Amino acid sequence: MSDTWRHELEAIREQAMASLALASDSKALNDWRVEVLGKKSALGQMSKAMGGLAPEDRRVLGEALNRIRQELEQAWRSRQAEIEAKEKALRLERERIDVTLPGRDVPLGAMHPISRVIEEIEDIFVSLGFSVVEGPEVETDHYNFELLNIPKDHPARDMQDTFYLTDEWLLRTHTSPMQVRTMERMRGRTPIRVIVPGRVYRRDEDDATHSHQFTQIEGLVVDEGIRMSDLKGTLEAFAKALFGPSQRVRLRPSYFPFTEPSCEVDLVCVSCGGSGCRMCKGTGWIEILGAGMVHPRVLDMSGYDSARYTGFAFGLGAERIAMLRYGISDIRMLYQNDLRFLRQFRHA
Ligand code: FA5
Repeated sequence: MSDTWRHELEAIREQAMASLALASDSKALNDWRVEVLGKKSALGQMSKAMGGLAPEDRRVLGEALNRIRQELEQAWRSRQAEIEAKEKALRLERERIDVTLPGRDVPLGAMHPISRVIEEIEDIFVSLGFSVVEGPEVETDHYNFELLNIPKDHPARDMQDTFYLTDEWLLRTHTSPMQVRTMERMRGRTPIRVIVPGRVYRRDEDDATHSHQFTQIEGLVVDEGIRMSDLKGTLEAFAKALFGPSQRVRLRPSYFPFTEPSCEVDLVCVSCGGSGCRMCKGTGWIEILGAGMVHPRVLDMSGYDSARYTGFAFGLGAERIAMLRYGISDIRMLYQNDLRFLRQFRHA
């Protein structure tokens, strides 16, 4: 083999080893491999040029080339192992987790007491065979009043002081318009058994027991042969499910233009158990809702022949129930979003 070849090979080897020592990551290592051992490398070119040599020279150069190639490959492998180990150590260090550190506090929200009460009441009525439906908060005078047997000049309008948006549009003052909307949607089919939770609005002065915006849950049952005793039995089952098996309800005569007869429904005072206290003003009873048998005129206006069908309806204030359930003395606490108040419901 000529000295020129020998020197050239030695120079290639030295340079390759020097640049290999400088390769410090996997990418540089790969680049080195292509550059030093690839087809277009100096070694590759020499292998190609070997074809033109005399057989003896070709053998000697071939052996020398192979040796160098093997030596460089070996060097590449050990460098690769070194770099891989270094990179792995770095990655492990970067991803190191100190399992002894205290966990980060994830602030937990709590379900609002009104939402809780709504869910609880929904569950009770669903178990009694009712479905839950919702309706619009912006209503028409027609549905909020007229189809509920409260014409424009009727004194009963004063019972619910109204936020009017225009002459015809208003913020619903109660969930009762959904009685009519539900019957219209059912188009004469029976049985109807729905409850309707939702926000309602009245121009009431805010005080400890009144809010200008509050939550009602309407109930409506329509079928053949529905009687007042069905209303009482349903409400009694509801009261027992919500406040315990010793609860009872009391019906007192009342007046709503859309029910006949109408009643107000009381529970045994949850604070004193009926003996009389400040909360029940010494009576032993607490009013929770208004109810009655659906007025025949409302049935007829909604497409249900009142000669054939009867029904009962009720409307309760969810805030009132939440206040009884959680011993809240002022309805405004339910709307002020004071975290000190709301946090108490985290584990309730
Ligand atoms: C009604 O709104 C009738 N629609 C209820 C009804 C439905 C009767 C179906 C018959 C058949 P009333 O105005 O009494 O009735 O309101 C019902 C409940 O809402 C009350 O018992 C009370 O718990 C609650 N409520 C009334 N006004 C307010 C207010 N300003 N703030 C908080 N809760 C209120």
